[in-house]
This record gives sequence, structure tokens and C-alpha cells, in this order.
Amino acid sequence: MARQFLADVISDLSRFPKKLSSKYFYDEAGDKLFQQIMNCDEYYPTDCELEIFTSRTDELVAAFTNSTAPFDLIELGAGDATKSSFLLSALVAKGVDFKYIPIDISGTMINYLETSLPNRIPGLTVNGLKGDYFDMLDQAYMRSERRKVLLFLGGNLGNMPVADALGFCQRLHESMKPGDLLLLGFDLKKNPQIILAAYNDIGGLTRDFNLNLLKRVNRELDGNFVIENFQHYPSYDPETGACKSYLISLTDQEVVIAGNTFSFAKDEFIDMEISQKYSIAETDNMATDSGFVPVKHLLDSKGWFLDTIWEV
Ligand code: AVI
Repeated sequence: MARQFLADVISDLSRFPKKLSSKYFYDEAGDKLFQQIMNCDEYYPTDCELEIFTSRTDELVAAFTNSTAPFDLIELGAGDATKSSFLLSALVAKGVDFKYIPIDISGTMINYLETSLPNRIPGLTVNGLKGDYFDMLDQAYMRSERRKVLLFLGGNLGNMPVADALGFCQRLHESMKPGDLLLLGFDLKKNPQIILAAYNDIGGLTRDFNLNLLKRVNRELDGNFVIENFQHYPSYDPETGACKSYLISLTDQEVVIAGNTFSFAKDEFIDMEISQKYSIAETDNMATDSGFVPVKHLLDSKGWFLDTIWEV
């Protein structure tokens, strides 16, 4: 992990324009900051998707039980399963025959889910898988013949550029079997001020979330970033739907990471994160371009977030 982290940081800072991968935001401090972001007033996506999972649960259950055959409910990047637990409770209450298979890179999270969820939802079977999404998905398919329903929530697909997101969906389609279902969360295009505010909160949590990656590089990769020499710059382009975060170098400076020197010019930027926003039509096109058929759209009451269901 540390070796891959170092290799990625060196290659990402050696290119022009410089970048760092937002997948490395989530160390212990980053996890805490992300929790705080999800609770801050400006960051709406979590509440919107939670509203869908709490108020449209019957529709989700109906969509997933369109066939009476037992199924595996697989959640990619399950985290603490806050949103999906409402769906799990409803499925158990209706006596539906299914197993919950959370897939996460964090073994701690999987252990936590395997012990806590059946306590909270008696009757629920949880068989977690720790590791890479696609490797674990292949395992899940090898282990059982049951039909599969996949969840990929939280707008996580938005943290990939559109071309990568399409490639990701195409790979999912290759792994899945006819009749299987995929539920994907997409943050939708909306008033640009609302989007920008969500990534530029007054409390500075999103700024700290970005700067925390520089601190992580210093700590884990023997770096010497001077944090005060970088400024958070969030942007949203309503034309493309790309919401991006940059860190701007405030001075000409050199940074040394594990013996490698990187020069930053004053005003040069590091591309830190994309949170792509979509129109509903764009998500339908992504479904068909990756081989799926879009079968259902579930929106929150403001129409800001979409959980869409695609069939193989
Ligand atoms: C995890 N992901 C969907 C979040 C997002 O909205 O792109 C990460 C995040 N970045 C800044 N604020 C939240």
C-alpha cells in the first residue's frame, strides 16, 4: 500500500499539470473530515440519498424483488452501510430470501458490519468480502449461482472522470449476468451556487480535507510540504458538470518527497479531486453505452440526487 501510494504520488506530481489522487484522502484524519463534511449544512448529497433510502424503501424493495428467485445483495464500498441498512431492514421485514455481501477495502469495516448488522437487524445474513471491487465481485459470482443485485451508492462514481466512470460501468457489466441489477447513485446537475457551496463550506472542512492529503504525504512518505503555502480552490463548470478541487501553490517552492524533488511555480495548481455532476439523460446514456438498460429513476424530493437502477 505504502509502495503504491509513493509510486502514484511520484508519477502524479511528475506530470503536467500536477495531480494527486483523491482516493488517498481517506486516512484516519481524512475519514473524520469526510464524516464532518457529510454533517455540514452545505453538503447536501448524503441527506438527499438518505431521504431516498428512508422514504422510497418500498419502491426499492419492489424493484429488487421483481423476480422471486433468492439473491445476493452486493454493496461496493459499503462503509458503515448507513443508507443501505434501511433497505436491508425492509427486505428482512418482508421475509425476502437474500444475503447481504458488503465489499470494502477496509477489513475493519467488514468485521464491524458482520457483527453489528445482524444484531441490529435480526434475521439478516451478512457475508462480507475485503478487497478490490472487481476481484471480490468475481469471488461472489464464483461462490454462488444466485442472481445478484449490486449497490454503488454515495455518488462515488462521480469521483472518476466521465470516461473512467464509463469504463468502470463497462467492467461491471462484463462481470454481471443477464437479469442482474445495478443501483447507482449520481449527484445531479443543479444551480451551480448550491454545488459550489457544498465543496466550499464556510467552516473550511473541504479545504482541510484536501490539505490533509499533503499532511499524509509528509507523514507517510517522508515529504516536506509546507501546508500554509497551498490554497484550496474549488470550481464548478455548469457546462460539463465537473466540480473540481485544486490546491494552488502560493509561492515558487520546492517540495521533497522520499528524496525526490518537485518544483512548484507560484500559482501552479495540483488537480486534487473531481466530483462529476450528471443530468438524468446523461446517466441513461451511460447505462446504454455500458450495455445496461436503465429501468428506474428514484429522486429525492428536491430532485438533486438520483439513485438509478440498471438491468443487465
Ligand atoms: C465520496 N465522494 C462522493 C465525495 C464527493 O462529494 O465527491 C467526496 C467529497 N469531496 C469533497 N467533499 C466530499
